[in-house]
Amino acid sequence: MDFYSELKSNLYAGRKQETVEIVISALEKGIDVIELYKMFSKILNEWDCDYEKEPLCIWKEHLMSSIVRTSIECTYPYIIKSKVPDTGLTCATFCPQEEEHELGARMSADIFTINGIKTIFVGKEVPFDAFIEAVKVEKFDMISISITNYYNLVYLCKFIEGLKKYSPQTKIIASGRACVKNPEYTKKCGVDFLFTNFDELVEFLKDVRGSK
Ligand code: B12
Repeated sequence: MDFYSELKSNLYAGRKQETVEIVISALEKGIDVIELYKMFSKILNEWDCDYEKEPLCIWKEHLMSSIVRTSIECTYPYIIKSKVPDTGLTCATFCPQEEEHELGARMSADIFTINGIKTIFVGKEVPFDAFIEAVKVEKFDMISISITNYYNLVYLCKFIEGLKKYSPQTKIIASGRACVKNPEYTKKCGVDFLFTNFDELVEFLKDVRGSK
């Protein structure tokens, strides 16, 4: 079985130890972390959960995504090893309040780090007021917002409006399936860069580094 199929079958079966073992072994053999993250994304997005037919599937979805999360955390030593020199730029990545789907934001945080951006991953469900307090004191060069559920898109405009008041120079990156499927709306909210996948972020960061 190839690595992708093995990874997918272990994740879908909820086998944590086996998943972590093959991930660590692939990292030791030199797999590119971003390629690994693309595989996680594909496997997650291929998950098909019909809870009416299979009442256990939401339970399994939580289990699978928690194993992905553990596997992502295992890459950190390799992130540090492969990262390029610091650019001096900073970025905060997060999901706004109500948004629980944070794995895209979590993986993208490592891509920023590999590319020499000092990145903090703030995580899921960040409350608006907490965000405002942070941007009042920390003038990030960039923020990266990931939104998966379309009914959370309303927070995109709200967060950007708040950000503009206290840190108008901060560049805004957006992604996640809700943003990707609604590009006009994201533009209207004031997003500077909308990325549909990790490769687009890598290209963008290459340009950012080139201009430093
Ligand atoms: C994993 C998962 C969960 C996990 C999330 C775990 C976690 N810690 O993140 C858990 C179990 C918690 C969960 C919960 C829910 N989920 Co859910 N979940 C999924 C699942 C299986 C995969 C989503 C995922 O992580 N994909 C991997 C990421 C990386 O992919 P992505 O977000 O598309 O990102 C890509 C790009 O957008 C981009 N990207 C994303 N962020 C960023 C950031 C940057 C900077 C860049 C450059 C790129 C980038 O790159 C990625 C790769 O190309 C999908 C099913 C599916 N088939 O899609 C449903 C899905 C997203 N969930 C759904 C729903 C409805 C829910 C729930 C409401 C109900 C439920 N199923 O329990 C809850 C509550 C969510 C809430 N309040 O926010 C729906 C959403 C429908 C909608 N309204 O839009 C989906 C589509 C399932 C479905 N078919 O109905 N879920």
